[in-house]
Amino acid sequence: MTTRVLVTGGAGFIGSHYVRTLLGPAGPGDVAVTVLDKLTYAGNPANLDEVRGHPRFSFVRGDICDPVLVGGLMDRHDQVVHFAAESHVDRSIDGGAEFVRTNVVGTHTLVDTAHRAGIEVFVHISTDEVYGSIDDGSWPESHPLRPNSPYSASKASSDLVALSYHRTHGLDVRVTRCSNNYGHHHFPEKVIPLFVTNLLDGRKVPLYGDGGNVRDWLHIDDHVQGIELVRTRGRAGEVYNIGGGTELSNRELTGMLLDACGADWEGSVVHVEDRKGHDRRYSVDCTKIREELGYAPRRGFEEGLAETVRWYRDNRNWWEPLKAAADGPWASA
Ligand code: NAD
Ligand code: TDX
Repeated sequence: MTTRVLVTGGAGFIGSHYVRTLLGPAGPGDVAVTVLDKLTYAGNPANLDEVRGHPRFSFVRGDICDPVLVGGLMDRHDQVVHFAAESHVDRSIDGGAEFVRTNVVGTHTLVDTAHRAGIEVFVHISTDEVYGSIDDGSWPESHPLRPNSPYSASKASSDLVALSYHRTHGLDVRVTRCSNNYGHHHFPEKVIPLFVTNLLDGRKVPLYGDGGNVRDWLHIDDHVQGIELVRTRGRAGEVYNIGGGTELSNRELTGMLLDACGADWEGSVVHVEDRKGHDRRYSVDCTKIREELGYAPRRGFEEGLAETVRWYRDNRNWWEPLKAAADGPWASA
């Protein structure tokens, strides 16, 4: 029997890769997908070109905060995978209102209508940033939430709202908390696509603070693998961390990007003022998803990064219009 999956935010970076994978040759074959996406600055219809003509694909443009629209969609679906969010930390520092609206109110609208419609499984995609910064070691899922930016605070709030619908109403909510994703179709405001596209244009890259902040990099193929394990075999009311296993300081990452693009540090890196409240390091403990669901990242970082840089080199038609229409400080770096 075909499972009807509603994917919110499916025109964004990770959501679109999830949909392309689900409907691609390696997908499960027994799913029909509806993408619900508002098409904000981060949502791009071109990200779904590959699946547009697929017989088990449909697209609805709309807002996850709209209870009438969302309620109607819930009635026609069995499961939900919820990616839609405002996702950029720097934008949340400039103004948090849209983050609270989409990430908190939107998630509440989804779980509330999902519960009323009898949705079987609701996968809520969250982030390692909800735990806050950690100097040493790694967070297990039981670690208290100590988010520091308006973005991560709104994501932590959305996790709690979603999980409350499991405790209170018995909705089968499963939460994933992943580390920094990288790969193709990544909006060029985030560090890897921003730096790569600047370097490909012979421009400089803005490194925040001392460049010593550490992130764990997760290829989108591995993230999708983890989400599918949780959707198909995870347990109700549980949280699963998903990491990539490649921790790098921003300095180390920048060095690799310069090498990949044939640029040098002196000519290309500008040290700029640090991000306010900049979290020093994130690190998730992935024991639970590994032992319970058999998750292991498969993509090596060097090879994944080289492939990503190649994609940006070969797909200027995808990112040049996004940078030309840019409204953020990142655009003129
Ligand atoms: P993205 O910004 O690329 O895409 C977000 C998508 O959501 C866009 O298509 C946008 O149009 C849509 N959207 C925004 N507001 C909406 C609304 N009100 N109604 C309907 N659609 C709306 O984000 P991404 O990087 O693909 O992240 C997807 C999810 O994964 C987010 O929940 C994010 O918090 C989480 N996450 C991302 C990363 C990462 O490294 N990118 C890491 C951890 C967690
Ligand atoms: O121009 C830059 N210069 C710079 O040094 C930018 C944009 C970033 N940085 C630094 C800040 C961070 O330490 O690079 C690191 C990564 O920054 P981002 O790409 O903005 O990602 P981050 O803030 O770590 O958040 C990302 O991972 C977790 C996603 O954007 C979130 O949605 C996700 O939850």
